[in-house]
Amino acid sequence: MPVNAGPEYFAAERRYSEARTLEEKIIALEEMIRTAPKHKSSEHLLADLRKRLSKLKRAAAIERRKSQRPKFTIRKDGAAQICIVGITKSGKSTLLNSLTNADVEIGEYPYTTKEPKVGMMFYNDLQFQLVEIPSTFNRELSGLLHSCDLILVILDSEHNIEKQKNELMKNVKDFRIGNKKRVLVKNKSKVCGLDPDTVCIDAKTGIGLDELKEKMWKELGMIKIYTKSPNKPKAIPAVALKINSTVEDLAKKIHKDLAKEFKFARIFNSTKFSGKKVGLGYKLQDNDIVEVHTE
Ligand SMILES: Nc1nc2c(ncn2[C@@H]2O[C@H](COP(=O)(O)OP(=O)(O)OP(=O)(O)O)[C@@H](O)[C@H]2O)c(=O)[nH]1
Ligand SMILES: [Mg+2]
Repeated sequence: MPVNAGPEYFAAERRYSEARTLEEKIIALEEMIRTAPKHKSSEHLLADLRKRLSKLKRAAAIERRKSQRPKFTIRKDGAAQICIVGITKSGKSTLLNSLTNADVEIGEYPYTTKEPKVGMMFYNDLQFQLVEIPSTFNRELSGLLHSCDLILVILDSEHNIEKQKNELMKNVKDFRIGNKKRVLVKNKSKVCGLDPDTVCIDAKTGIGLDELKEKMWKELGMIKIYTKSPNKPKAIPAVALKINSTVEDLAKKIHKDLAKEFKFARIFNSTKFSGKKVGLGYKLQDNDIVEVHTE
């Protein structure tokens, strides 16, 4: 106990021992330092209090950084990660359930989906990861929105389309994802306008979903490559790569050491060069079947 400490010090000390959060502890400790007697015999005490304070401040800074970190990051899986955004009740969950293996709750009340929901869609011999983004558009979703390869913007035909577009574009700007590839989708569509950039669907009955999948794949701008082992059929799911990818890009995608152990590859396709030996630099074409040889 410090020599000649006044009642203010003891009150602060009590608040410190009763504090439940780091912030409360810091405030009480600062008060203890301020009210502690400042003479020779209390030097040790003051040094100890200051040490404790800087330790608490460091811990608080770490906690603050943790809480600011985007909470939702979903490990990418499949050929691409596709995020579904739209105003509440526009049919995002209904679409996710129709396109994928997900079984997400569909509500009669707004904001049913409170956390991102994931499903896998199989299309064109490839798997795609679809993620429903909750309509709350809270900051914790930022990391996830940034990692998406494509954004499906769902517009609800039962409400004013232009107003929704404006609202969603504001969110897109706020999250700085304006440069992302996106597909506009009009849901609950009985009649479809002539806008060639918008795909009309009815997620509930499945109308327009084949056209939507086709549009998504086209918009992603990738090529599909099959791999195979000698004397085996082509492997499914296939692999999706950027346009202009080479055999080396494919090898690296399959396994980090495959490009190093690579001897040659054989490409099978519908051209007269089918079955030919190629090297790592060969530029792959959509639907090529590739047999990698390491000896
Ligand atoms: N007629 C019709 N109704 C639909 C369609 N898609 C969704 N609905 C209905 O719209 C309501 C909301 O659907 P959800 O799929 O839950 O919408 P959401 O965008 O996920 O909504 P929140 O997660 O709450 O923001 C439900 O009553 C659905 O049955 C559609 O294509 N046609
Ligand atoms: Mg939902």
